[in-house]
Amino acid sequence: MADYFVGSKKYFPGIGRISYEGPKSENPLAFKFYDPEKVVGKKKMKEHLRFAVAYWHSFCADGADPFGAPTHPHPWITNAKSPMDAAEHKMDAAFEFFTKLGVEFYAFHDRDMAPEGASPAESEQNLQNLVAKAKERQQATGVKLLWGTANLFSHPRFMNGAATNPDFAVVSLAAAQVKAAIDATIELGGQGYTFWGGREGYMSILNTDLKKEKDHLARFLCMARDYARKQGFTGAFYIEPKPMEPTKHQYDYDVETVAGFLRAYGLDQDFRVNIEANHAELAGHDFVHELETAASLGIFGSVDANRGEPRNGWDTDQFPSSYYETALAMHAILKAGGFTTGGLNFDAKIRRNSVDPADLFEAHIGGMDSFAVGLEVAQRILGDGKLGNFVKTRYASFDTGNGARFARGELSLEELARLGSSYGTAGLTSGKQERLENILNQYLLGL
Ligand code: XUL
Ligand code: CO
Repeated sequence: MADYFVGSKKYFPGIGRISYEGPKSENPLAFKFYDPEKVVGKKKMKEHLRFAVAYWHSFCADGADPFGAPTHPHPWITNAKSPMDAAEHKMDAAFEFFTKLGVEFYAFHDRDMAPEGASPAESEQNLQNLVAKAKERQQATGVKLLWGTANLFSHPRFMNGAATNPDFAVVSLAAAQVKAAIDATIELGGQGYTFWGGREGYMSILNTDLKKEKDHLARFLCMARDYARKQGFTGAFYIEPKPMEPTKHQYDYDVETVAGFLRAYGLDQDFRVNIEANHAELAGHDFVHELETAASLGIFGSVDANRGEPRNGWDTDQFPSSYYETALAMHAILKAGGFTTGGLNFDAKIRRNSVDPADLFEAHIGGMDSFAVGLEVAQRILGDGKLGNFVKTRYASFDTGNGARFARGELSLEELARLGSSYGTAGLTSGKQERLENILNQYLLGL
């Protein structure tokens, strides 16, 4: 990766390139487990993990919360002469950060990169100006775009939804934004394009026509897909499930719901899911449940890597730090064949009281190390095959004979029932959950 002096100013003085120093290092600004060139299984760590930095949390979020004013006065914003000037300096900071950290990807919303203008045309022009600079910087550094997206939830015009808005005028304004964001993504060689329907849901069922809203959402997604394909986009489209927040109910509730929606509207060939750990938790699922569900339905795409606070009911977007969770996640991801267009995007923000510039680095370092550990554990699990073989054996009665005939759809219910009456007592076979949990703990310790 090329050096980071591609902007006009340095925003993280005193911090150099982050390198791997090994598990015993006491340097907070070094990787303990993420060794990008290390081969795990058949690929290098960096090829497995495909880390991305989220432009919105890392360079736009200012530490404000519903109860308090900003605590992160970003120098690229506070010292700027105008919103466009701030956007350019923000990009300097972003590319300095990407290259010092050594991540190969980033992800962005249109409005993270360029400010909204007075009209859709001016907004689009602002975005194009910044995209031209981002393109230069990508070329100079080798950093790539994992995915782009449009922010269809911050502006007041979207308070009643974007593609699901009851007012056609707003739907068309959302289209202007999505078209420009797709163009930007294509221009930057983005490998994916994401739809997170932040306000595609409802606050009250009393004022909502569910059928119309879902039909409109599907129509809008079809149009976006057709436009992008016509423009030559070959990447993946992702839907990012989330059950609620900011709406009371969001249509893209969880992976299973999204899969049903995609199939009902014939979108399942082009769309996959971008699974976020914290969103899984809000839907009442484990992160690994969502990953395994997506894999089982053939729609696994990408990951927004973060974690929630299990005792809070909202999207805290914390940096991942649990090896148990990253190990199970990487196990599911490797079983699904690993990432193709997707990657691990840190949709995570440092805490309100993490006010040192180094905190942003340490947060990402911790997240990257956590997934590197998870990858190694997952590789150990798959490598010796103990868990996989246990699961295979558990279902072995469907591999041959009448079990296989059942699985192929060759038995009627009468035949199945007749077979049942000949089995006598069956079913008292241990699931061995405790043993498997103990084995997983051994893998976690590298045993
Ligand atoms: C919000 C969220 C978004 C999407 C992109 O919860 O996860 O940042 O990832 O719009
Ligand atoms: Co997200």
